[in-house]
Amino acid sequence: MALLQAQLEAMLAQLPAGQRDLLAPRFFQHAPVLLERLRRLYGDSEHFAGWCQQLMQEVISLAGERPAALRAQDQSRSANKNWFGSQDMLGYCTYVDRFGGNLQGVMQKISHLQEMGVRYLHLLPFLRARDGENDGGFAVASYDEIEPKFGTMADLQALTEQLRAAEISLCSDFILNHVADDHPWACAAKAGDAAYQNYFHSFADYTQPARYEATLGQIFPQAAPGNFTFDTTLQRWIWTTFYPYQWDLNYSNPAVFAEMALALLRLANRGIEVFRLDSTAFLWKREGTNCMNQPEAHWILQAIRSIVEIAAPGVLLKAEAIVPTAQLPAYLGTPANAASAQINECHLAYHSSLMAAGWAALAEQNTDAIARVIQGTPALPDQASWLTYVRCHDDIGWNVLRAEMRGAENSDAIAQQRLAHVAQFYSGAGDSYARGASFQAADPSAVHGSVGMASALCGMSSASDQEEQLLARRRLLLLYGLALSFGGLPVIYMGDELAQKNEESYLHDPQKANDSRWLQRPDFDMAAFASRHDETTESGKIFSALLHLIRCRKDTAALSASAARNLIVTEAPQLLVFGRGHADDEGCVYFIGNFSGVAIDFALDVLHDKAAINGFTDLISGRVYSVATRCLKVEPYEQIWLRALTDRSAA
Ligand code: OTU
Repeated sequence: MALLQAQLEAMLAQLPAGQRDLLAPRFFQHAPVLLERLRRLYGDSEHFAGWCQQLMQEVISLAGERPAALRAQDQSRSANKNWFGSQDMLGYCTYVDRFGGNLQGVMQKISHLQEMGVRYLHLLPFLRARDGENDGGFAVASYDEIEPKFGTMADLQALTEQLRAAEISLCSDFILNHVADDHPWACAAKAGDAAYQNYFHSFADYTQPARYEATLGQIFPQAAPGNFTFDTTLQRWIWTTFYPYQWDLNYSNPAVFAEMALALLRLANRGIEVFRLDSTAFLWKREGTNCMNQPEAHWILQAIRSIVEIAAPGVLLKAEAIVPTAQLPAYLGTPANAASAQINECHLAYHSSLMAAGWAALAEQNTDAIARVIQGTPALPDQASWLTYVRCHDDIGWNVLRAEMRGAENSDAIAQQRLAHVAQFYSGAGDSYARGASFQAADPSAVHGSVGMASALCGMSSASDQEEQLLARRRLLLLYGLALSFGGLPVIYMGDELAQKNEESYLHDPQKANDSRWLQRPDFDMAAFASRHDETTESGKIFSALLHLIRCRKDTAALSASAARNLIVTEAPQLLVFGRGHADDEGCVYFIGNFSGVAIDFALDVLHDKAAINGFTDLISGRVYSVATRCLKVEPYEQIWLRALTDRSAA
């Protein structure tokens, strides 16, 4: 740092005085961590000092180019760094084309988002993608261009402005683990440019790949087996964790880090407020490991966080790391402890264990895995929170739950058996009500993932009478209720608010047919949308019930991300019970969910022990229970959000 101080001051001096005064304190606060992480990653390179100086120069210029409206937003968010943890934050995730046709069409749908109270919109990949098959846009050909069929950069900027005016933050995928095989860097590599060849991991023969493969997993075992692809032009093996046309970037090359960090800042300056950092677990490779969650991957993310804090501090980073619960919290940094100061990494991370455990609990009518997930979910550092969800565009990956599914026997074989049963259940095996499919697994005993729209997985497509429809609806609402009350930023997946069904048409599209995740990527249903206020329709029933939950949450401070969470152990494995807020505080709320098809009695004494309680109100039904009530009957798949009435809240 000392070495660079004078150079940094000189760089800052180039900015206009007003900007310099704002930037300098941020810079001197975050540059030490940034430089330290960069030194850990790249300090061995003989060009390190010069490379670092150049990177800083570019970060400062991009900070200088940040539009005034975004700088103002940076300032206001700096005063309230936990803004995204509020109980009125709500997300929505959809595809540009499926939701609005193109970016301009998305603008026409802003009022739908506002009606639900949405404050964050994740539009799945919209940057220029590979020609032909492109994994739903996850094979990016240019980070500075919009996919032509969606519109132009001007459209994107106009959209971000309109969303900002509606207080909705736009979230974009930032696919940093790999680029498309027709990205200019890959093309240059194929053309023989050694500098660009070093942007990728490539091998002259299969000896080294074979050594790596010995400990690597598989993401798409059916459609894209293996982690390496032989490129016939280069006559070399390329590291391709995902599809063969997605070339993993080589982050041991500092040039790759700089390119990607600066690409992110350029997009931030276009008005993107949240970056979904795709496949973060895979950024660093190490022989003898599964090449996931390596310490260097975290240092890369911490360095990017520091860069964002300097140049675009209103921006949020969201980790997509589909990893076991034990490995997940690290993506949100580490709270301060006796040995070290707080480490900041991403602001948000998908809680995929919670999501998968909710589905497993429905299939098994047993909540023990969710309970274990909650026990394994530690308190988070300041300025970090979970992203909670029910479905997304990917499969429900079961492997993240291996630890939680070992049962009282603590057995691998039990976990395997239970997960295989859950996967079969969602593919509709036996008398299951679910109508999904297994993802990438021909062998029914193998465990990988499950696909399908939430409503189909909850039994709406198979329901043959009103009673079954009611149960299906309750299941869907139960999972959304968990996501809304757990503490975090809950995100609705497109069409779930209207109970949209599976989309089978992908089977006729040769570019999609081998990837069953398209089953849950339907066009937004305009007819269902039009009847969303008609409660005689299935869509109308779900829409109004979901909106009701959203409103209940919005009025309840104990459901904000930062309020405490306490698991409450009961004797009924069908029930999940946890408290939010402090038991002796006014406004403490208890979530009670029945994940089974039978009514279960819940003894309220468990909660009475926690504080001087005068009774309860169910926030959802409005029912009031006096102190004399000892027991509640929780109907099949019903949820209750009990607010404790204390002396203080009564007064
Ligand atoms: C991510 O996914 C994206 O969400 C997928 O849509 C992409 O196909 C993929 O990256 C490549 O860009 O494990 O942590 O099992 O859950 O591919 C990264 C399927 C991932 C996805 C998996 C995933």
